[in-house]
Amino acid sequence: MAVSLEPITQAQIQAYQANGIIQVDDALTPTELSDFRAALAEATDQPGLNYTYRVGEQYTQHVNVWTTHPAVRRHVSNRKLAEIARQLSQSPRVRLWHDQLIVKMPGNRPSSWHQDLTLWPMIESGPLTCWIALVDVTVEMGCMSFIPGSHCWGRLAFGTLPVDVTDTLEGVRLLIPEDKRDQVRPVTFELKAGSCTFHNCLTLHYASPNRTALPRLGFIINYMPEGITFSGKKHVTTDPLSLSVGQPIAGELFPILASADPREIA
Ligand SMILES: O=C(O)CCC(=O)C(=O)O
Repeated sequence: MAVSLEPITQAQIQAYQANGIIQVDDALTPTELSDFRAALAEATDQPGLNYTYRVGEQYTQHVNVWTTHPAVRRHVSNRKLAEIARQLSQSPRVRLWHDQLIVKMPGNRPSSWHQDLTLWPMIESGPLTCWIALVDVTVEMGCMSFIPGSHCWGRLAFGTLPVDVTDTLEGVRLLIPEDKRDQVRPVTFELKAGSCTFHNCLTLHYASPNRTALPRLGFIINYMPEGITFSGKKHVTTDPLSLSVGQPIAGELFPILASADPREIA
């Protein structure tokens, strides 16, 4: 597939660096979107395949669906999205960290405020997340909100508070350094199906509860720039791998999806 060498503008890269979040409209064509949705429905309709399935009160996750279905793999390897991730992270190459089909069912509670990196087994910061709307996602359905600039506040002490405290902005404010608390101005991103956001692994984010009768379908591609190493923290993706602390997170389960040298792309 031919990929534009400039899938995003310098202004978008600068906005990402300043805010830790950008929105990319119409990232998928209508054909890509319907093909991707059909592939995901097929992949998740076959119990026993090699992805991890977790039902929660915030959402249900299907993790690493790409490993089970060739068409899902093709969409997760989307060259344009991976090249955007590479340019945003200013890295010679990006690898897949993992994917997640993320379904917020009617009645599911908020996805509590957090920074992705505090959940991940990584020593360095730099990974980033592409959150793709597979349906039109509104506030009522549980769209995402982000706190611009929060990626510059370092790793906050998630884990020291009960998770339901961080369901609210007042709760997460307790974790934010005092001199930053007047900068807490969340921005909410309603997305049309096929549009997406990219956020830095330290950007604080949240999703509202699903108050509609329809499942909110989103798909996450998590990318890693060059040089990310294992911290030893437990994580569903790395637990089976027996990695040593300090070892690069690389190899077959983490294919290169974009590179300044196209010969490296899996
Ligand atoms: O989709 C959601 O509701 C939250 C997803 C999220 O924040 C995450 O996986 O980091």
